[in-house]
Amino acid sequence: MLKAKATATRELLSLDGLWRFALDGAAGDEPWRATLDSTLEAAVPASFNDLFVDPAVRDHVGWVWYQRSVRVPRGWAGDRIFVRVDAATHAGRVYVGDELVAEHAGGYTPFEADITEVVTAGGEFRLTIAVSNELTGTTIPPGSITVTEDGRRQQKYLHDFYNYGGLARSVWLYSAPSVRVTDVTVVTDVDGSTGVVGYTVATSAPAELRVRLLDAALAEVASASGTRGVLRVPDVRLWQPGAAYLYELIVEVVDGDTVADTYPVAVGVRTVEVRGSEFLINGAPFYFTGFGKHEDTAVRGKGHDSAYLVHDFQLLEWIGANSFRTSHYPYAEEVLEFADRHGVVVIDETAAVGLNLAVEGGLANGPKRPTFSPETMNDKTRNAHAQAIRELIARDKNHPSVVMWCIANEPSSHEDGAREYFEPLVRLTRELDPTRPVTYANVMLASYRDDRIADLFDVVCLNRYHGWYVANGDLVTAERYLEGDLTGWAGKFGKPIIMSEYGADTLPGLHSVWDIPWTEEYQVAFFEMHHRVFDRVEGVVGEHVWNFADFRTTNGIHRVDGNKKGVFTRTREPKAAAHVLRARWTRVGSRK
Ligand code: GCB
Repeated sequence: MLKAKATATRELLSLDGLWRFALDGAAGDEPWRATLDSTLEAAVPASFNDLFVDPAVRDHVGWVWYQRSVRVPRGWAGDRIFVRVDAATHAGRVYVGDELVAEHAGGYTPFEADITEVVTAGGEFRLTIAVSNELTGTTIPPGSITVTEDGRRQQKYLHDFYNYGGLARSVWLYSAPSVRVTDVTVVTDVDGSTGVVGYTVATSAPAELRVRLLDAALAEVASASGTRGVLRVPDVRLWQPGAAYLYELIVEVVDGDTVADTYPVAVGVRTVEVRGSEFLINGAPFYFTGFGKHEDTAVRGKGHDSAYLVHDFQLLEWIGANSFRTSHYPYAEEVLEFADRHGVVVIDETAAVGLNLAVEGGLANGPKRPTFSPETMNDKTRNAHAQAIRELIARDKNHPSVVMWCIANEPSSHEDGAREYFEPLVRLTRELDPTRPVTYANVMLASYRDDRIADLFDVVCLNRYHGWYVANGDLVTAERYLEGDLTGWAGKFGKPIIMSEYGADTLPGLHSVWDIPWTEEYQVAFFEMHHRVFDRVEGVVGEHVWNFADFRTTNGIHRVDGNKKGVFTRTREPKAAAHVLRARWTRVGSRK
């Protein structure tokens, strides 16, 4: 799905700002049919939960209503007019005036509606967006709703981050010609010093197409016509980790001498390959340093924020991180575009977190019921999961920064039914994108001895907590466990291994000369122990610390104002461990 962009043939209007806001039930039946009867106003983009000082809003489970009036620019007569919602977490319905124009399930991928027939250029209309934060057995991520004895609905979920809801990303109104580009797929390769850029274009109606590839100085380096083809770029400048270079593919619908539609796609020429136990970018072994992150800040919740975007990438650079994982959902498209421009490598993850009934909010609670069964994660869950994979790849397939798809976090991959559940999903991912490796983040409970799905994937990603959930406070034992664990995986599969999570909760300001969990010294010693082991085990190709920054979770006795495994606080101050990581990751030649 193409991002909404302003071009010579398309116009774009941001609908961000303040919207009227109401909880379902507080605004009467069918609230889209009139001005919302509420004095609340909500910021877009932002999760709604922390905006108001009202537990009824924060803890609301169900639909909420956003509304504003919109004037269609009068110059848009004759064009198609669309409303595009970058994210409605976890389901959205869009109404123009009295009419339902779009519905979507899945909280982290965009959707849009062609509203040309129900609006007029120059006219004003009432735009209402309903958003539901409900998670069920058939949503991705899954969850359930319980009702307390006094009748309050509560959302339960297995994942370890707060269930923020709302319009956390931008909403747009845009115009485009009726005969227009509707999709572009770019696949790059390298042939000696020549870059090879394959392209495929879809249009809303049969049309004549022209493509031109411009370099960063806007000089044309190749061109072609037709809906698919291959462009060759002599003396290509590659997109490299830490040294991004972007070309621009201008895709044009032409009608004689006129350009009827034009749409640009940033192109980074690079290759990705898994060979033996190596992960290669542009043919050279790549060692991942960085983090699992979250979209999470105070007040905004999961709301996209350009200031935090810039600052987080600054901190990544400062600390020497070359990569991150979009744990545990697709991030805003602006994040990936930024990574494209700044040469940061991304492992792009679906929102399939919590497919594991034995883990709740980061704690193992022992298997109560089978995870994969007709009553629990079933065919409907898998259908929703397949749709999440389709939408992720459709949205992100052209980003050079994205080098691998991660289709699930910590599924119960050692249980009966795991293989049957995952095999078709891995096949689907490879059909949709044969060019990128595929992985999942393995949970500690599914060891190399009893995991049933690792052979289906290209890279072994391990989330491990030796020294935290296991051997807490005993780093000597933890070191032995960790080494046995890693050598076991390396020996059995011979695939590249990325430590996709390792971390220790740490309260800044808490100190000790002993190995005391929660102190800054313990987090430092914990990382140093891990790094000694990584450097000893052949086949480890990356280390992603859990987590970049402290983040909000649901309440729990093991969570002190949220998850504190951040190397930075929630407001991005470094803990002592940040300096240790920086020393390792910025040391010349430190990467194995
Ligand atoms: C995990 C999860 C992550 C949690 C983390 C923790 O394994 O993947 O979402 O936040 O552990 O801190 O418990």
